[in-house]
Amino acid sequence: MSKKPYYITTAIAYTSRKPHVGNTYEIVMTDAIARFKRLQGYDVYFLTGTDEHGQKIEAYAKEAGVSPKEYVDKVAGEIKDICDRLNTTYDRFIRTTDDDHVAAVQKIFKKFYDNGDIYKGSYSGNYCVACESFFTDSQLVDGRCPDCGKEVTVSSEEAYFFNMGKYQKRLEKYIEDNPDFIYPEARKNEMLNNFIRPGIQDLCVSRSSFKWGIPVPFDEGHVVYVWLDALSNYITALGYDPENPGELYKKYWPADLHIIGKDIVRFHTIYWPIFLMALGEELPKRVYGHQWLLFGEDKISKSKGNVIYADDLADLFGVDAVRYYLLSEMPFAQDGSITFEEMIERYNSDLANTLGNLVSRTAAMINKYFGGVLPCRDCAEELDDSFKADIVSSLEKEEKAFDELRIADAANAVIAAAKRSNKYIDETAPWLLARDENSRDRLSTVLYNLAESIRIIAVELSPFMPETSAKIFDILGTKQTSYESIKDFGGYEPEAVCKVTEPLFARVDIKDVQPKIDAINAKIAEATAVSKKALEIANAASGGYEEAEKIDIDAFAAVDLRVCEIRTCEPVKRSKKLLKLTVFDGNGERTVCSGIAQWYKPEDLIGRRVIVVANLRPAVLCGVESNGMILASDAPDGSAKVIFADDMTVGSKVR
Ligand code: ME8
Repeated sequence: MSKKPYYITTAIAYTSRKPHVGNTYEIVMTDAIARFKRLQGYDVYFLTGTDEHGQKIEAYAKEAGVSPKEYVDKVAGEIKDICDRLNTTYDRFIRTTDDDHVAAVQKIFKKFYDNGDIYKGSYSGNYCVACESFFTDSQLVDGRCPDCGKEVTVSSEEAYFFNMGKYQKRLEKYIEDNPDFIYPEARKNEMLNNFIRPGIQDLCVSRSSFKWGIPVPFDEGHVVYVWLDALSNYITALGYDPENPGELYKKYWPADLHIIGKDIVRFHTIYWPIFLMALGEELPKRVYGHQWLLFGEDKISKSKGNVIYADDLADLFGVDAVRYYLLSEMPFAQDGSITFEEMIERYNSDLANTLGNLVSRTAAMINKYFGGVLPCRDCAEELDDSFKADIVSSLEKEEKAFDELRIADAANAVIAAAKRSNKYIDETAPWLLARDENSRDRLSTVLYNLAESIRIIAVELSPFMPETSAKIFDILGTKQTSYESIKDFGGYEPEAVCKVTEPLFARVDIKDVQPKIDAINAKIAEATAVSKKALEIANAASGGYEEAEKIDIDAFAAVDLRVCEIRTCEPVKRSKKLLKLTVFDGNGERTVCSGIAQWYKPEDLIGRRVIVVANLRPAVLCGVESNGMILASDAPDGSAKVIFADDMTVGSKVR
């Protein structure tokens, strides 16, 4: 039977600069899904690549003193290197400067024009260079770009327009009839209510104010709008041509899944489907707008000086550990955060202690007690049943999580199976069985069950950590690595020879890696205008006190400061710095996270009154939603001192 096709894509990254770890997250996640689908037996086509045209890139190239093509060649090379370094298994890495893409986009544009979907007009409006988009006055936020917040310039140019309104009703109906199309559901409602139902304006689809783009085939001096160019990649990569779609296209289109960040859902669920309708082609089955990865609590951005690169992390922890961290740390419904500390903590707990230990202990016992080959596997006891059921059911959990694109849950289901296996070691105590010659069969069976659970875990793990998974198969000496082979317990070959192994993941001590982290931070600082060092020097020079920018009284009055009473307090599991507190603000209770765990114990705080910034936007810190901030001051020794307000009335406002 021929395999079912599955077509999956990432957004194509701008070649404006090397991608940070947030951009990389997307391709690693897509790779994990592609690998899982292949494991399940699908014929997967996985597309990624680079988005290389536009005014912004033309400007970067000019600044760098090279031609736009030289500029994008260099950055596209860096992006591809990161994809390769992270072991992603794309089938094509498309570049929008590829000849076949350029030719196909020109044909697509011509078809729109010939069919009357595109007309020529002139545009005058507010243009954001960074987003390469025009906005009407009412779309601006405080006079700035509604998407990126940058300044806009008023410009006017002759241009081609796409008649979007013509397809509005059809799009609305498609979205309503296909509840899976925009995922997760919250994004669907946002698109329908904020953008589609109020009316889709015609879209300007050509530019003449710069040159770096795909030329409009029938009008010299105009280049195709970057988003029309870029979105088309999903079909041009398959050899699409409006007259003759081609074999790959016929096989894989419509895409099963477009994976993109939440910031570009509008382009993929409004413009892209309308372009496809105009071409008379089917629409993608699902568009998943994922959350963002933050650095600590901040958005990763060059101007904030917190850009981390996946290859630097891979130098520090290894490729598989970075893949695992990115995939397991990112919650489905909120932005995820990355910090070196958390990464080390997760590495040590999940990879070194749970998984690595399980494999090395089991391999060591199989070798010590049986020379690597297990003679018996059927001396069962009752407690084996629940263990086997838990291990087998981890696959169902992983599969369900992948179906729902809850990738961190899928990763956690696998690590939970490893934890369960470690518990089975404690329950069965093989070292005690080894003392009794009459328990040889039982001992062999226990170790067989463990080896089999490790084999199942290694198959399940392969989409996340492909190299580790391959190493484990090698250690176990097994050839049973298929998806089918792990649906039931017992596929590990009785004749397999298990090897002794070094630990798969040596524990990391923050002290040992600190110099390397410092080197990465130094590199980051160097690449940014405001380095940490400069700030420290400035602080030292001003005696640690820098005069803050002046604000007027209204700005201060906008801050809702309240006296609250701390009712409960506990450490946040995944953080050394954070405490999770429940405070009573006079009306009700709320959860607040505070980075004071190094200096305060829960018992020092419960019952005390503090001042809380009560109208702060909620933020998720290490998986906990915080609704407010407790005021504290910096002490000379670098610690923080909470400002207590014990003799004040709970709920009263601080002015
Ligand atoms: O948007 N965390 O390219 P891009 C997670 N060229 N994902 C992030 C992220 C973060 N911190 N920052 C960005 C473009 N992304 C266009 C796409 S598709 C036809 C054209 C995601 O290089 C972002 O949401 O700015 C997008 O999906 C991808 O990285 C590439 O972003």
